[in-house]
Amino acid sequence: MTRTQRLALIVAAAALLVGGFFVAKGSDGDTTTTAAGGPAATAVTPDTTTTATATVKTPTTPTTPVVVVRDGKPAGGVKKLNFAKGDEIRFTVTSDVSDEVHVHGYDIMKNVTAGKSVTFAFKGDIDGIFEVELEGAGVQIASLKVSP
Ligand SMILES: [Cu+2]
Repeated sequence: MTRTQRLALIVAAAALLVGGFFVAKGSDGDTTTTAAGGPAATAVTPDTTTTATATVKTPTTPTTPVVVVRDGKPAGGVKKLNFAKGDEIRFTVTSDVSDEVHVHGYDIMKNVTAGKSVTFAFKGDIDGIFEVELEGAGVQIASLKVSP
């Protein structure tokens, strides 16, 4: 190995170290770039990578499931609602008939007016499978499953 080759290797290794440092620093990269001064050209590449990785993050938008009651019956059949114990149980019932919505097990009742919606939100501290019923009509509209 010649002297020049050895020097080139050292430079390459140094560049790798600097690059790794910038990746590890993440969002602080900008300030560090100015401070480092020298290998600015090498620093640019890992910086772009960091930005790209940050953009990939999938946003977790929690959607509230909706139980639609049409002609006094659950549209598309009894709606399955799945939650884990400790979760906040949240769902909406949209109904074209006025009735009382009863969540068995938790024994929570809420009135719904024809053409309107009612939203339930409570802590899922009891595990099991529970019926959600239009109390007056005696019709099951959803099956609430809370996994232990
Ligand atoms: Cu009931």
